[in-house]
Amino acid sequence: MNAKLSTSEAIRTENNRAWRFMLFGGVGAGKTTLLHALEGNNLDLAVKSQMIDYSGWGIDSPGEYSEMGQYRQVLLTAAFDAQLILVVQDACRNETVFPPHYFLMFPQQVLGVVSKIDAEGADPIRARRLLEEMGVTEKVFFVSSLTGLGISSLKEYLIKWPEPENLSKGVKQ
Ligand SMILES: Nc1nc2c(ncn2[C@@H]2O[C@H](COP(=O)(O)OP(=O)(O)O)[C@@H](O)[C@H]2O)c(=O)[nH]1
Ligand SMILES: [Mg+2]
Repeated sequence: MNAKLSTSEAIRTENNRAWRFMLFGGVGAGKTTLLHALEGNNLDLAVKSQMIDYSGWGIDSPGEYSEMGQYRQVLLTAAFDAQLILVVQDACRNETVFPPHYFLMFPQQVLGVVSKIDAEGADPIRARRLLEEMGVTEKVFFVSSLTGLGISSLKEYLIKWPEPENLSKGVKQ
């Protein structure tokens, strides 16, 4: 397993269940910047208490692994450690690095994140369509990690996860 942390070190929810999410996306999609934005936001006290060990919450995967077919197995192995998948699509790019329907094979809930919505040439609607083509059938968040736009609602969703209304697939706990 390509685990950065043992399960006991992973973030714990209010009901004390450890869980992590994993970021998928091509080189330069904005995955690492997004993680930093999620970590760096100002929070109210209730949120802060859950964010003490935030660094281990998201599994950040090198974009090269998503872009080179032979390395995707490594991602799949790492994904076993995650309960939630976030697929990051750059709003400025008119292509994806995953084949059609790719994310339908994951048993976990798969969310989409359209990144860089602040950037010149960003086309968030196109990016959402690309996510749908990749098999991201659930909620899509639109964010700019640089300006902070959309970050707090994604963060709030992650902090509250897994509430029953957020779950549409069976999730391994
Ligand atoms: N304009 C803009 N640029 C971004 C945003 N997020 C990331 N970037 C830039 O995109 C590039 C790649 O980001 P990075 O997080 O390293 O991508 P990763 O390879 O998916 O981890 C960097 O130059 C970032 O500064 C964003 O929200 N807006
Ligand atoms: Mg990165």
